Parts: sequence; structure tokens; C-alpha cells
Amino acid sequence: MFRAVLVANRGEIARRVLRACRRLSLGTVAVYSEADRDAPHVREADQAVLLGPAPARESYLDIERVIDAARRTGADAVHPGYGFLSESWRFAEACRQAGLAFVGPDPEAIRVMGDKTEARRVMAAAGVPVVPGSAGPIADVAAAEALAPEIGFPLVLKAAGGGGGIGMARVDRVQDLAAAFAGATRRAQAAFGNPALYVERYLDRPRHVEVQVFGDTRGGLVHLYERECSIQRRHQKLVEESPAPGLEPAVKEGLVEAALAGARAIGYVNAGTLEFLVDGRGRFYFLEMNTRIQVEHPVTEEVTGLDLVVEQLRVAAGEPLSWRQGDIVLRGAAVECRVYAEDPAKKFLPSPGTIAALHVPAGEGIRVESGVEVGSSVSVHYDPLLFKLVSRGAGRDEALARMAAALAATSVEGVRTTLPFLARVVAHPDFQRGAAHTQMVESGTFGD
Ligand code: MV4
Repeated sequence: MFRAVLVANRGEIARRVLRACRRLSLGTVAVYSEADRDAPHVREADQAVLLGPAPARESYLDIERVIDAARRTGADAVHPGYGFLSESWRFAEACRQAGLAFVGPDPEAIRVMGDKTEARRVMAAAGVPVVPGSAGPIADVAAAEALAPEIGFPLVLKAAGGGGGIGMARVDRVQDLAAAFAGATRRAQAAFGNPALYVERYLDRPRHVEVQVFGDTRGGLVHLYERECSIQRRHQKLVEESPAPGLEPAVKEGLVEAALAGARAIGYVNAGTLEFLVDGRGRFYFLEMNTRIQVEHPVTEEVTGLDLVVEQLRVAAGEPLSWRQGDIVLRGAAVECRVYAEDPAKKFLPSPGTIAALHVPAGEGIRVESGVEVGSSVSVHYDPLLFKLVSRGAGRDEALARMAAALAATSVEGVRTTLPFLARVVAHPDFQRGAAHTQMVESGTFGD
């Protein structure tokens, strides 16, 4: 195993990774920016290295500084968490070059899945259904116009260089294509430094269902069932759960088999997630693959009883998976609510400040993953996620009832939070009957 693991992240995920390291009796190194001198993750690690100023570009996103911190502290592995450098194949490659184990997949898998048209091509070749669309990037408006009749309207333009819905443009009529193409190209260039676009048929009110997979370096590969993540706002997830409610068992089986086929096709190692869109008729389509541990991994841990971050470390050290597929049993149901420092009454405007008071729930079936404590400052420089509330129950009803109680028992002073909005989601009849879809938040189902 490793001597010491450098955690190249902050907030709740840094603390989560530190906890997994302690479970394995591994040494730990935190890194931090000038804004995070007093952050809990810095205190909780054996050693901590200041990276630089608050802006992430000069601290958490600076590959050289992170690698240098590992060298200086004697760390022999790096866990990137999510966000920041977690899906940078250059960072994974730089770790390898520096003799550090990267706790994640091979740089090549990150690179291929990071190119969204390449990912579509690889998955389609593996027999995974993809949304009908262009075979690769489209050269110009003329090419898009030539393709549009076979794809049909509405269609959607997406950035090839990155996912998460950034730069996405729905187009309803051929006469709108040229302007949409120009706008999406500009946004793709700004967000990803790559102007390339591809086209897909636009699916109406799909559900977002993703499958957790895990591979090892010995050819082992398992899935850990699915998560339903349709409650999102501007591509930021707010509520996730497992198992996905209201999906036929045959659809779920199709999803996990497709996910395994896709992961197997690229020889995937470590934790990964394949995202799918599911339409009203239960047809599913591969969207993209996330080559990292995800924010919502705890719901999978709660229904399987497994520790995904501990397993990430074991697999990165070359150990075989601790589980065979038959050992992985889904029991009960789990829900996660993300509490952000954003004001739902003001269009989810960021609400920076200092946490003046904090009460989080505890009790049977409740888990809290927090990055903050009383006195923490919530800066504008980073993702505003404060903590995650996770509930588990023997069934979905119990998990939801526990979540409703947990939300009511939670209070934060000093910043505005998404708590009241989350309480409305969990109490909403459409959510309660498991009928969530990806356009619900934006269409005002939960008020605005
Ligand atoms: C789509 C779509 C409809 N049709 N693609 C948004 C995030 C990115 N991963 C892909 N997204 C979508 N792609 C086609 N062909 C609708 C969305 C979408 C969405 C997807 C998942 C979760 C929330 C969403 C909210 C709005 C739109």
C-alpha cells in the first residue's frame, strides 16, 4: 500500500478521502490555498502544503505545484477528488511521470472520455446505445444543415471538448441553426478552449440515470447499480437517489449491462460513471462517462454497504477488486440532498460569507458529508457546496421521510442555502411518486 496520499482537493470530498486513508492507516497530505488556511481538511491531514493564492488556477488547478507538494512531503499517491484536476489526463500523466500513483483511471481513458464525440464513437462500437446524431464533430453550419433532416428537429448542439451541458443549444427550426451554431461555437471555445461541436436529436424531458462501475488492473469489472439524478438546475445536481424509482427492472438490467460493456471496451480501471438519458418509453442512451469519483457516490455506498473511496485506493495500489459482482447486493434505498451556499429566492445566486451557526442532523439512517464548520468562510472562488445530507431506509418511503426530517433539523446561519428548496423537492408529490425528470426545476415545479 501507499506511504502517504496527497489529497488534491478541498471541502467535503477532501475530508471524505482523508477518512478513507485513515481507515487504511495511510499517511495523508492536504493541499490548500490562501483562502483555505483554516479549512478543516488542512487540520485533519498529517501534513499540509500551501499551494498559492485563492484563485484555483494558481492553487488547486496548478499541476506543477500539486506535484511539487507531493515530492516535498514524500507522498506516493495522489487522490484528485472530483472537479479541479480530477479529469485532466495531463495531470494523471504528470503524476505517473513523477512516480506517483494517480487514484483514478489511466490518462488515456480520461482523454478519450473527455472528448465527447470520441466517447460516443467508442461506446457505439461497444454496442452501447447512443443518442442518434453526428458520427463526429461537425465542420461548419453547412454540415449541420446537411445532417439535420436525418436527425430531425428539435436537435441539440453540444461541445465536443467538454460535457456537463455547458454550451449546449437546443435548435427547433432549420432557420435557427446558423445563429445557434455560432453561439454554441463561441461558448465551447470559451469554456473548453475547443470550438468543435456535434449534433444529437433532442430528447424531451428525459430522466438522467447513471451507472456506477469499478474496474481493477487485473481485468476485474463490476457495476454498483444505478443512481437517478434528474433533479438538477443548470446542470448542477441537487438531489440524487438509488435505486432509480419507477424504472422497469428490464430497463435497469439493460442500463447496467450497457455500462459494463462500455467500461470493458476501454479497459476501465478504478471508479467511473456512465451517464444515460432515459426517455418516457424506457429507451436509454449513453450521454457521457465521468472518469472520477462523483459527488453523489454516497447514495451508492448506502445501498451497497461498500466504501468506494477505500476501494479506489486499493485498486490504485494494484490490488484486485474486493468484490465480485455477486457480492454486490442493493439493499433498501438512499437519497442525497446537496446543500449549497446559494439563495434559491434569488435565482440561486451565490451567497458567500462566514458560517455563523451550523446544526446538522444525526440519527438512524442519516449521514452528513460536510466541508464546513462554524467559522468557515465560504468564498466565491470555489464550488459553493457546503455539505451533503444522505438518508437511507429499508425502502424509498423511509429514506424520504428521514430526509424530510433531516432537512427540517438542519440550520445554517451566515449564508443563504438551498435547504428550503430541497425541502420543497422532497415534499413534492411528483418527486414522491418517483416521476422526476430533468426539466422539472427549470420549469418551476418547485417554485422560484
Ligand atoms: C441532452 C438532453 C436532451 N437531448 N441531450 C445536459 C447535461 C449534459 N450532460 C447533457 N444534457 C442534456 N443532454 C439530448 N440529446 C437534455 C439534457 C439535459 C439534462 C440532462 C441531464 C440532466 C439534466 C438536464 C437538464 C437539461 C438538459
